Amino acid sequence: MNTVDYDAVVVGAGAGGIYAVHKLTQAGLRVIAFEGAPDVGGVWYHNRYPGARVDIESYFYCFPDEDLYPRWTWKERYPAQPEILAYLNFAADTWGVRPHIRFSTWVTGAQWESSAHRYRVTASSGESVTARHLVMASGQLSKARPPAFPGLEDFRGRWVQTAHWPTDHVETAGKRIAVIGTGSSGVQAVPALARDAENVTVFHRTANYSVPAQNGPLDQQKYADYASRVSEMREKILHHPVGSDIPLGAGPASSFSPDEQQALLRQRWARGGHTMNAVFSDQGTDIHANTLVADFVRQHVRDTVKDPAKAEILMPHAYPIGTRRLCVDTGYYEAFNQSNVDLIDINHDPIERITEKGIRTRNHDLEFDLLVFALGFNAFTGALDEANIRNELGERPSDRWSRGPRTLLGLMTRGFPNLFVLTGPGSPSVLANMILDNVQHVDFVADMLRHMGERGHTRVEPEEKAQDEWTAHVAEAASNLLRLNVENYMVHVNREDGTRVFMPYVGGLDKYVEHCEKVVADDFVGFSFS
Ligand code: N01
Repeated sequence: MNTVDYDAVVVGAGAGGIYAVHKLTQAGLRVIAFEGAPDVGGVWYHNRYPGARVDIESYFYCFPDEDLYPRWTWKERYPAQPEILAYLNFAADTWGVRPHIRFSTWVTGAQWESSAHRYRVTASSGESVTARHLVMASGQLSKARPPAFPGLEDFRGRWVQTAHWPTDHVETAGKRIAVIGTGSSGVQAVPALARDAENVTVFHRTANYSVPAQNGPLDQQKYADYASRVSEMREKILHHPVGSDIPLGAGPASSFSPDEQQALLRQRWARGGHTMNAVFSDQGTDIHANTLVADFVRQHVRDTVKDPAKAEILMPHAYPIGTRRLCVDTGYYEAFNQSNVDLIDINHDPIERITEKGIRTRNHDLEFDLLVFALGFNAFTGALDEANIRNELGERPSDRWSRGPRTLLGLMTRGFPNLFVLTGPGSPSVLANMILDNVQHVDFVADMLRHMGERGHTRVEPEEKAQDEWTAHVAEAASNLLRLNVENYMVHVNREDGTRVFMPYVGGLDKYVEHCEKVVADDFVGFSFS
């Protein structure tokens, strides 16, 4: 059988993959995409757990596209997973990308063939194709950490992961449910599950800061206004640090009187969500400014959770606020006032094993019908490793990143020609609006491929000096942050010497976009072509 040759293979059909197929086919390229799920959506296909919703306002968590934007509207400021999945299906259908996507097909290998300047890509279907370029739209938070508790195989009930929630019906009504993990996923799932479960028991390790989304109906007038000037809106959010319109820190905390500080905190709280990350301009670097915000959230926990023992467990004090991703919830702390919601602090009462009927901790033997694991992800490298991308030396990108990712613009890494990692480490990535991040990266890639086509180039990779400079710039931008010293999935720790690398670029999407614009204007300076 002849191997079919493409200009580009796209891996993944979430927001990034859908847009990449659209943009590259529009540019006249021959494109094939592989998607492991049976349909489009990416993380929004898989994360269908009760309570799953976005934490970026929906005016901006969509494609800023002249054709698409006015033809859609959202119901809520922070839509739930079904509405987002419906939107991504709408985008895929409107753009007609489905015929280019092989569904239920995982990429099992991608080998760079240096003599041909092509990748040979193999898939779980047995199919093998070649392509000039490999575009990884496989997400940074898509490979969930599997549960590794002893005895799980003995459990006679059902167990699920939030990040791979089954598509068949998972009965939760009237069930005894255990939730393990209280990051963004667990925090969203608990109140939703508690609505109709007989009982929800939350196994709790580190108290995270969670702030209310203050969700509500979308302001249709505001959406219509943006719909009438999509390009302008697009430019505005591309030149905003996180790709939305949330207000920036009002100024250093010390420039306000105590009354003014409290007024600002109340104002941001009323707006909701990630606005609490930017009350004061120095809360990410100054512990005193940070503590003002953290104390405000802690007071909310105290005021909300009626049982003081539960409130104490839920009280976030292990790290400064915002140094791990802030959780955004709808009724999380309130749920612990329900008589059907229990809390176990596994620091004092650790899980010993899963049993046939439930979970045994040091002090309890509990029975459950359903175990829900919300344990987080193998962030940044999980999906890349799974695709088994190899350069001519047989290395994977993560082999070259053993002391932290080294990239140019978070998009390409030296030694891996023609490989583009959308929203990769070294770009704003998970710190900004991920749909916009993807759009910006795909547009950049499309510009670069056009540039190469016009000049007859077939190979591109970062120059060593440019990659070193960008990697140093990414590190420098994070060097005075409180969050660099906190354990979380955004920090790579070199165990041998304790040095740390903050993986996403914290300089802001606005600064990043400006930098990319200069690179494009300067004929892709820093990249070497042949
Ligand atoms: O994962 P996490 P997540 N025993 O890594 C616990 C995005 N997202 O899926 O903190 C017991 O934050 C772990 O405990 P600890 C968003 O970017 C967005 O919730 O390590 N517990 C922690 O509580 C987010 O940041 C939305 O002590 C164990 C939890 O599991 C990112 O995805 C919604 C354990 C993992 O928390 C990840 O969020 C959902 C063990 N062995 C996700 N291992 C939106 O709102 C881990 N834990 C858009």
